[in-house]
Amino acid sequence: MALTIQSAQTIFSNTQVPSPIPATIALFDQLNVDDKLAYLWYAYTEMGKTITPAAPGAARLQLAEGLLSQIKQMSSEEQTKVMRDLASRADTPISRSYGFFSVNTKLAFWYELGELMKQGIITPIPVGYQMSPGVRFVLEATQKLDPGQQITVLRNTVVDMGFDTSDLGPSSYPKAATEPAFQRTTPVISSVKIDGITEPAVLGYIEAMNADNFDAAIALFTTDGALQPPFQKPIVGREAIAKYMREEAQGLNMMPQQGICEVQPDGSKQLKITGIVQTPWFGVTVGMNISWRFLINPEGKIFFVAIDMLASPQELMNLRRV
Ligand code: 45D
Repeated sequence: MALTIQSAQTIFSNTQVPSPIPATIALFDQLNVDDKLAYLWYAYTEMGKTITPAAPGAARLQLAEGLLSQIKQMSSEEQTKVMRDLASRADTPISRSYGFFSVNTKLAFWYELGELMKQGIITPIPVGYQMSPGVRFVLEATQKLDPGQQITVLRNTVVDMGFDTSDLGPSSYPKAATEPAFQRTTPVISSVKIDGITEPAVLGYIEAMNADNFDAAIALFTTDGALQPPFQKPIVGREAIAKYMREEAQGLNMMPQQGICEVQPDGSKQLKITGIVQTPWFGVTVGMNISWRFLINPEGKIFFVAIDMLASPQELMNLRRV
């Protein structure tokens, strides 16, 4: 029987626990636009007491520089309008340009605005704003999340801002030919050991990803293979996966800890591995508890891998079917 992405998506589904991240984002989505901006400001500054993102490199900031310098020259009312437009996904020139940014450029853009807010150059929340009970409620829900989940909520809200450009053609906004690289701050983890796992494709995948060697990682996939990032649809085909990795998987530290492997009658293998991933934005200060669910075809190639955020650290041990 041929492997299908649809059936691959369901492997180990009965070992999964729903993540509180989408539930928190759903609460955020219900807020009005000023409440959204206020929530982000309070969540970010509260989080900043314990963890702060690393400053984006000059090359990455350069990509956002055009918008940032326009915004810096505006009156504070105009600045507030820009932020409202971004948060409500309005169709304006700035909100469109932002919509074409890559994920990491979007984060760099807000990082810089956050710095300007701390310096008092930009007003973080509309003048006269009063915190609503709704904002307080979402902030309390956010505080219950672990740091890895908190930064994922922030990341995903930032990604969803700006005009939705997915149906538009390519951007007229100048784009870098290649996504700027993240400088690795910790030594590359070269020898991969995962309790319970000897599958070469999986060990090779982790090793390649930890060296940002995406060509080597891609070569381990079948040509029709797919990668499903957390809370997203599968990305199908080597070319699409390679593009995604170059944009969003740079500088990650992947530390898988343990896994199980189940051989199927057709010779394919289903593996679930749990472990910790660190993003270059926060380095070693934030560990994200995740799982990889791999479907390896009988020839030893990766047909499918899903990356899922775990609901709790206990879930790291939760490999068996219940
Ligand atoms: O609106 O095997 C202000 C894949 C207020 C690849 C603000 C992976 C106003 C394959 C404060 C200014 C990638 C899938 C806003 C593995 C306002 C693979 C600013 C997984 C917005 C393992 C807010 C990788 C700011 C994973 C500046 C799981 C917020 C990666 C900044 C996860 C937030 C990475 C930042 C994550 C968040 C990164 C920098 C969750 C970064 C999060």
